[in-house]
Amino acid sequence: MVDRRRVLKGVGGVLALGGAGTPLAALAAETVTLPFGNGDRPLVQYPQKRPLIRLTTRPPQLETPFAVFDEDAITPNDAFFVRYHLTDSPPAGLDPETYRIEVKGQVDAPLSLSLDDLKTGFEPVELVAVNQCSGNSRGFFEPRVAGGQLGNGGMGNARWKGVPLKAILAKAGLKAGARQVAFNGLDGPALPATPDFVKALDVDHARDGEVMVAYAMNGADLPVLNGYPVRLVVPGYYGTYWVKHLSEIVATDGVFDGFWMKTAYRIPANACACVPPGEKPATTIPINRYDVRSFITNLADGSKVKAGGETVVKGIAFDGGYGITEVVLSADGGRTWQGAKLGKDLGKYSFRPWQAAVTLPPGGHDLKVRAVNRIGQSQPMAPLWNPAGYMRNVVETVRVTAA
Ligand SMILES: Nc1nc2c(c(=O)[nH]1)N[C@H]1C(S)=C(S)[C@@H](COP(=O)(O)O)O[C@H]1N2
Ligand SMILES: [Mo]
Repeated sequence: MVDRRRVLKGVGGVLALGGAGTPLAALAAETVTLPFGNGDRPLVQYPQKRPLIRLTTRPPQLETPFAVFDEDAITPNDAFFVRYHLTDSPPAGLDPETYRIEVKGQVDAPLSLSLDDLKTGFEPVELVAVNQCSGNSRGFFEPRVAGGQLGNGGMGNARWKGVPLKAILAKAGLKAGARQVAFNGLDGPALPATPDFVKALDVDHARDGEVMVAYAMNGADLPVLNGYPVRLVVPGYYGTYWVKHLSEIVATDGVFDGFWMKTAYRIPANACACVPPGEKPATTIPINRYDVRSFITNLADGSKVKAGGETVVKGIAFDGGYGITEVVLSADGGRTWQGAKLGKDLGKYSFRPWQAAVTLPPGGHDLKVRAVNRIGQSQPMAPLWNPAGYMRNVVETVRVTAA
């Protein structure tokens, strides 16, 4: 009882702050400069969050300061990035007592599930998985592309707890003709001309046992800005599918053709998901699995290190769920490579920490990191390009000076 009151009070406070016309966040205390043109951003503290890098105010879009990824392989809830599309976000109506998820469409028995139903009527599962925005690192695209100019902080890794979507669909009974499952959240467009944010997965994906309706994140309620009280978790797939404030699950008898599937969040229909800079792809498909990425987290670009002594280099790597099997580091701009030691394995959808040691002579050095997954995928030395600025993956470089 005490717990519940505290939760309600907390959520009520957040919602009150989010009401129309009231400032959701405290004033910016500091600014940061991301390393590309027009990269100045305020650091702003929102409810349940530490100061984060603000990209937009309405809706709130916040990116995680990169140093956070050096603290732990799990991204704390208060540091987790925030992405929304519709102006009036986060939405109202997040009362845990009255919250319902409707399961309908091509099902035998439509359901209306309360939070309590979710927590007590199903066997819970847990999984560590990265949530990464399709446009993470878009600001680094050359030539520049339109869209949120994110640095590398549009991603996070958390331990999610909830109910396998498969169990919910089984309870409702998918009809034989069901082809896709569409997901809607409580956030709706402010203007009728704006398409509602709805995403869809093929039925076989939806009932793979891993796609989850999650009500907890790193052992706590989801922060409001990350989808309280319930969000979809689609391990290995770009964050666009991870619908927040999930309120409707609709089985469709055809391919769902809403704006955010049919028109937006599409990538060139080729193996590299790329086109020559400036060109348009002839055909596109919905964005899907993450490509391979790896980052150095303990040394920022431009750092000074000790010449002649041992420099420890640490970082993270991840992919779309095959699992990272190898990370290599170069201290000479990519001419020679050495193996890094992989850290704790939190599962194939998680950040995988890695560490290596190098001894650097005096002068400037380009440190480069590359990861390989279980099916041999890696990053190119030079970035690929696509018009939406999605799926950035490249061998990342950090320049250091040893003295
Ligand atoms: N309801 C709702 N869910 C949503 C979105 C949205 O605009 N509305 N944006 C999606 C996108 S594009 C991303 S990248 C992730 C971001 O998750 P986060 O805000 O918890 O970091 O949420 C997804 N889920
Ligand atoms: Mo996204």
